[in-house]
Amino acid sequence: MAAGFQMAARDGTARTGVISTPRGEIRTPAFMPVGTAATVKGMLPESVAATGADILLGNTYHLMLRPGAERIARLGGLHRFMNWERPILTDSGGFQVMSLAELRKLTEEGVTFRSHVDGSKHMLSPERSMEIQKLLGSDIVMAFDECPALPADRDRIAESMRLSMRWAQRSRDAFGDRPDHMLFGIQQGGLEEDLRGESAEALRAIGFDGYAVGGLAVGEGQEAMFTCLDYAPGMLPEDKPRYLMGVGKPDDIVGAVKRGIDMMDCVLPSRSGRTGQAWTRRGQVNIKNARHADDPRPLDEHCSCPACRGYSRAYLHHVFRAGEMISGMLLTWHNLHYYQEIMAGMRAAIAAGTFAAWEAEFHATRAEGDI
Ligand code: PRF
Ligand code: ZN
Repeated sequence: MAAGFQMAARDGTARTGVISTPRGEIRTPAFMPVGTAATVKGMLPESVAATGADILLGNTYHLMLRPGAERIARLGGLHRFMNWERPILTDSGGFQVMSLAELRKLTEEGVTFRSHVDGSKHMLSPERSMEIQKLLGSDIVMAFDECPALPADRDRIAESMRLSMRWAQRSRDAFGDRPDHMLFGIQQGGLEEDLRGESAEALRAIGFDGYAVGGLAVGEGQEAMFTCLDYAPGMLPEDKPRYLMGVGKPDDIVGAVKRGIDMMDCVLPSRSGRTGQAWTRRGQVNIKNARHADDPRPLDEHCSCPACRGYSRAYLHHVFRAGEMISGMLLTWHNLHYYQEIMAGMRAAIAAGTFAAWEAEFHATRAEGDI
């Protein structure tokens, strides 16, 4: 069976559908938990599946450095290695090199850098990134791109975007013909509408199985991001999945889906789980706060996750303060469960043609600041 996208319904610019792969279906809009180092930190894979996730994100950059892509391939691929047999999307590495690696040197060919783990020297190029993602066995492979930090001047953004488009062509050529796998191109162009258009045209001319909106959520703020999302997704092919990379908070996700985004990933639910932050329907809970110490209520009385069914805020406060491992486990589980509940709610609302009412309810239930 070849992999592909089937749209089921549209409500305004919001869409719902299914990406089919030989490893299973991905219901869209989809949120992908981040499993950078071949684990969603603090969660067993079956627990991640129980939250409702259909697909995880893995990282070329981290896995090539440790434990190494060739080693993972010898051990049967990333799915077998991490005991997650459902679909995996891998990011291509360029973005992580730019934020994490040391002594980076960028050329037309690619980028050389030193590992942030042990200082060893490495190279990534479109060809090597495609090779690594194939060794990992990734179901959805991302083209190799460069993402400039914002704010950046227009010339720098244009030059970087054009380099990413040449790399997109090289990624397509190196990926080859693999009908069971998908290759996504990545639109760049910062907050410049004409550059986003030029990037979309270049990607459409090459032809991909899906298209990502890259280069956002890099410090521009929600309002600027939404302004860009008012036009950027519409420049990409209607009949292919659209993936907004590295986003975001619950209200970012809802705003992105409203504007035509089908997939997202973010470390936020898992990372904030480990730092004592919970995201709930009614707003954020900082479990560190002393006012939870005697509170017998769950994080969210309407949530059916294990953290909310079995434990009080007082207990979650205690285990966080005591530095117990279960603290990060329970809060991460709750956060991932809540994110997946948002996605399921949006999918159902789009299918029913009631997205606007769902969105109004989403905002009306939430309070700013800690609850
Ligand atoms: N490109 C790639 N990965 C990414 C991004 C990008 O622009 C972003 C931007 N938010 C997150 N992850 N390849
Ligand atoms: Zn919960």
